[in-house]
Amino acid sequence: MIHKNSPIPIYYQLEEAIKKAIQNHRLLPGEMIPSERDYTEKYEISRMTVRQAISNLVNDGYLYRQRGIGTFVAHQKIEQPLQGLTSFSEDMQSRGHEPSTRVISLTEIKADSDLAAKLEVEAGTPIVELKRVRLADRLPMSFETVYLSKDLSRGMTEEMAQTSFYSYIEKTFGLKIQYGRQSIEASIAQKTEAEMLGIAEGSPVLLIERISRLDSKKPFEVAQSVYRADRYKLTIDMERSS
Ligand code: 16G
Repeated sequence: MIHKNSPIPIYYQLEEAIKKAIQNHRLLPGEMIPSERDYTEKYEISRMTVRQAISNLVNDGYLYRQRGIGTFVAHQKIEQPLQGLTSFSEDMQSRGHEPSTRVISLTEIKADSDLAAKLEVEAGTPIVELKRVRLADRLPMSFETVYLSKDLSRGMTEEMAQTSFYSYIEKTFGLKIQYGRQSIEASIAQKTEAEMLGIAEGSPVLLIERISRLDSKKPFEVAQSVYRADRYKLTIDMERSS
């Protein structure tokens, strides 16, 4: 409902009306919203006003435009607090999303000098490379490449790699995953990454690298993940030291 005599600007009222339609699931993520003309006619307001409301919602991340097609409802980003050492499966479950995995490859390779240094093994040591697309509610979130020391991937099959790797390590080997160090960088999707994530080449992504260690401090994985920047948001709680 738009109140023309209200002191609240009409574009703002329209923004609120569209946001409400998204919250009430009358407009669903991925769905095309009505055209500018539809809104103009429905509310008897100017096209300029409609355009302003839609542009604001695009800028705020509620909607996105596809050139030549229309404007769509964006998927709300999943918020990931940067605290604690958790797995993808745990992160998604704790936020009420259903995790799933598409295993792309599970191969044995030889550690190059960079990976060898990170895993604290000799260069040329056989290690396992596991590539997976991680999904939340069946939508691709990240394309993950994990390099693992060979002893900890003993007996791992593609079928097992479809489930939680962290719980595999903890349950199968009775080991304790304890420490991690993670870096996060902005980047754009390369061709393969874009294909895996179902986005256009050149779309914004977050590159996250994690080196995780057991309680013995032994590094057991180097994970290099490419996250869709339109689906993922990292949050940090801060406290000012006095
Ligand atoms: C997260 C971790 C990854 C780990 C995976 C295990 C990054 C940046 N972080 O995705 O290191 O291997 O969780 O998840 O990739 P899982 O136990 O659900 O397989």
